Amino acid sequence: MTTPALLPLSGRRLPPLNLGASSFPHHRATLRLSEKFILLLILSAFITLCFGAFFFLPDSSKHKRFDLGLEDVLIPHVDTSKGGKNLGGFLIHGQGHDEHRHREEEERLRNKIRADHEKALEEAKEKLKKSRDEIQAEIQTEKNKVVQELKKKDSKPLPPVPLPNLVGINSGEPADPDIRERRNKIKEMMKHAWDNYRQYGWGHNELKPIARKGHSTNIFGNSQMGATIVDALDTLYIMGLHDEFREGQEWIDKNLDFSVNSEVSVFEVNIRFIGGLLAAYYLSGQEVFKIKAVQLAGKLLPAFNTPTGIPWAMVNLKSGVGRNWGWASAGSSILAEFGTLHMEFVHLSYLTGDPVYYNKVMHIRKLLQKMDRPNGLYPNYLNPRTGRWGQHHTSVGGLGDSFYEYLLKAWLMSDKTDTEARKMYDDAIEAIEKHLIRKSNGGLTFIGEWKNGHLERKMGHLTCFAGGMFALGADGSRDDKAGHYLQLGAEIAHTCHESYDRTTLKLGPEAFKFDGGVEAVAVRQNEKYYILRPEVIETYWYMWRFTHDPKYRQWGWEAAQAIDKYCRVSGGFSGVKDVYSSSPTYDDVQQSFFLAETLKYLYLLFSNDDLLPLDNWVFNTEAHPLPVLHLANTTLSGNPAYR
Ligand code: DMJ
Repeated sequence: MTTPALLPLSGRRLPPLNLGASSFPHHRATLRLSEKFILLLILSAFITLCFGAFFFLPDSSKHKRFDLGLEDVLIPHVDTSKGGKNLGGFLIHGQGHDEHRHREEEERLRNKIRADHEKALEEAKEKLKKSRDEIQAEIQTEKNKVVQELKKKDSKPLPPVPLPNLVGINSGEPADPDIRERRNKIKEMMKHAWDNYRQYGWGHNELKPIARKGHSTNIFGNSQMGATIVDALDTLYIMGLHDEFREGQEWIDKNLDFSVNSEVSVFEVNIRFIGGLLAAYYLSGQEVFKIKAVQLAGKLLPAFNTPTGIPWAMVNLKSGVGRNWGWASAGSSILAEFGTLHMEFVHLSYLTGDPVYYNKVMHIRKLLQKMDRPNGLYPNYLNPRTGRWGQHHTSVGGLGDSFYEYLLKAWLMSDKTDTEARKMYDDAIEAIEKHLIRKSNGGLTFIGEWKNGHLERKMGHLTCFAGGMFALGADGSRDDKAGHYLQLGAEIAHTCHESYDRTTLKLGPEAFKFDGGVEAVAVRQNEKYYILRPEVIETYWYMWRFTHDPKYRQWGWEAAQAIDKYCRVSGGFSGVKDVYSSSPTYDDVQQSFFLAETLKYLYLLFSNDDLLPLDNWVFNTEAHPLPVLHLANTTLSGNPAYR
């Protein structure tokens, strides 16, 4: 039996909505919503059909349906035609004299069902009258609503905390006109790097200054997370480039999204993104940076779900699945990666009142404290499943470097109350000095690498940061060896300057040797590149702050000029492949750390010391300044007084 009312339903077909993965490739949650909507539509049509069909069936058929057991629930039914035989509970009490009342009741219910059915039918017809675009618009509205709800949930206000002492975040203008001019030149270089990124790479992680397009590496996953924007913010701020800072802030506010199916490096995201966002928050006071930092940190936490609590090197921001680099010794995590989270995580606990971050990094520290160390040295590899060291390779450069840096800085950042960190730092550098630091035949102090019981007489550009670290840690060192460590810092600075000075471009190679008559020079072709790294300039700046010896400003200026001469191209700044060649080729990458670190340290080198004074600020390993927290570190684990 057909009814006119049903015709539009069965006779009209919806155009295909194409709501599959190709429409919304990155929004599986949205897809489910859309599917739910369509299912709902089909369901309402189906119910309508059923009700419609039911009411146009002959009475006997309907009664048969109720006899299937539904009568107990729906209608106290009496069928006198069957000789008053009781079929259900209601029939037991159903007597002939109630027949009239039952008929009325049945009629009333039937009318109600019919009215409901017609209403549902009308609604379904209305929906079906809509065009594909209208339906999609409705889906979009529904989607937006959900996104807004989620955002509201994500950005729920964080508890107020007493702000640390934020002194010296502006100016630092030097009185000397020559120094001022140099400082302005650095600011101009920053503008050149930023403007080109703004024009050709905006939103991408980094810039290819020659191809003039975006660039990324696997450390940032496969998403456009604007690494350069986040990394550059605080440099823009201290240089007084406020329009550029605001542009960056706006992009972050509107576009920086961490719910992406992307596998990122926990370490890199921590030092560049969380460090960058926290520094931008402290400098500018803009809440958005704090909120984003906390959201992102939440996405990194699943990386700690390992049998030992030593985090994986990489984590998928969406699924939370972690893993380690394929090249790392026997599935190990890397010392410089899991050991370079402390500063940022302590600040996260401070700002949120949630001890989870603090507990994660303290757990790592406790675990390391318990482990035996060959010759007192920390190997670079640690297996997060077994808790055992991997290959015995120790380095103050790549794979090890910032672990030592963060021990010292944990102590400084805690207003020197975290004495446990200071002790670990002192122990570590004593072992390093004993086993890794040597003087070359030509009198250059260098830091080699320990590989399975053998000292490799090679030093990396990355290792050059250690000059600054020794100087920074001199005050407060064991047995009052402050003079000794400042001297050691000066010697490392000198060696690293030599590694620059002995090249054609006056820029330092990636690694240089002290072997077989070779001193501070790269030997292998694949170690001759310079990729805009900051470590040597970083050490010049610390040495300048602690000694005010003008040679450090002079060395920094030499490096700035060389960068401007050989790395500057019309589309930004690029690394070079061979610092010993007079006609070098470019690598065509403007690294985000060039804006975060290299240019910031140069700018600070030509600024007065009252810009970001070291008594109040501690720079993370990506040169993002974080304020000293004037409270005992133990109060961070959930003391409500600090929430
Ligand atoms: C930066 O990302 C950080 O300084 C890190 O600690 C190691 N090196 C790069 C820049 O060279």
